[in-house]
Amino acid sequence: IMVIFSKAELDQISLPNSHESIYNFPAVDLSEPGAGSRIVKACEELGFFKVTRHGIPTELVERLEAEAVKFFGMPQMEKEKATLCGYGRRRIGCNGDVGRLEYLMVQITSDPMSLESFAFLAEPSASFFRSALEEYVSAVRKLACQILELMAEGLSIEPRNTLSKLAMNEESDSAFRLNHYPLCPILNRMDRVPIDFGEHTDPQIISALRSNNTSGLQISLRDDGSWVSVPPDRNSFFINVGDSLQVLTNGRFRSVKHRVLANRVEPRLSMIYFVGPPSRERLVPLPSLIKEGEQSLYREFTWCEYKRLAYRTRLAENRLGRFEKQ
Ligand code: GA4
Repeated sequence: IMVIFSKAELDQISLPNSHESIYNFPAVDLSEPGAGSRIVKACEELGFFKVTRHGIPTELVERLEAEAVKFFGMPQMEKEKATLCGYGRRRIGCNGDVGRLEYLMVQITSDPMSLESFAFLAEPSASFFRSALEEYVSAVRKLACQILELMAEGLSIEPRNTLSKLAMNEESDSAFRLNHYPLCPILNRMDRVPIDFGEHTDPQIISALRSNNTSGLQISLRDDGSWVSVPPDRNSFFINVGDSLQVLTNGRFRSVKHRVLANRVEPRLSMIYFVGPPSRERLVPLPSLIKEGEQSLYREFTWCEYKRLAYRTRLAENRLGRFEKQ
């Protein structure tokens, strides 16, 4: 293990023991009437919910999953070639955070051709991967928009596209990330439980996560901060409220703190689409969500400023705290 992680790093990425809690997670069937208010309720209570009957074909998801498995299964040298183009392992961000994972991260713009800039995806050998990625991303972006519209409906915000247009905007700064958490039999024999991805909130508006059937994701409950394990469900999507949506709703929705703990059975593979606002977008509460006499809880900032700040902070930091008034 020491070859892989130093002692200080090991302490940073493991817990003395784990507490498994069972929690009844809200699931929203998108095809049902009242989906909007169910989404709003879940965002207020947890900042997290599961989406069923989302309409994204299983075949599409499985095709991308198979390509991702193939990618992560390549020799390390081959993957490192893609490093400049979004492949990384163990390092999270640039301020010393580490995790027990490897990942591939792709910046998403509304132009599908932008994937060309990821050199390895432009190679003929990656054409299946690339087309699976393009189709998946465009489907999940639509899903995100549908969810944001239902949310606006549930919040009685007019026009209905107030939130979704941030995701559909040509300049939306969205990202897609594949996380692969390999099995590590040695770590699993220790009496400490490894943290694969440390606690954090997502800076964006919402994130849509799909994982294979391997557990690991935990979220922190809003009332007492306790951690609960999310049972995996490969047929559903999990939606996180991010910091930007917390600001847009003036704190009515709270971004959800989450983390990933080691699994001892199967490697975990997750695919996450992060819906980010356009770079120059000023993040301020939506006027209709501020009641008379109330004020914004946050100092004004742009997405670009927030993102820059994010990359200067440690993963677990309460970044939004820096913008809270008083
Ligand atoms: C958390 C959410 C997304 O995974 C991410 C992460 C990003 C990264 O891994 O590069 C960050 C992290 C995330 C927040 C704080 C900074 C930036 C690592 C880190 C320490 C892609 C994102 O947008 O913010």
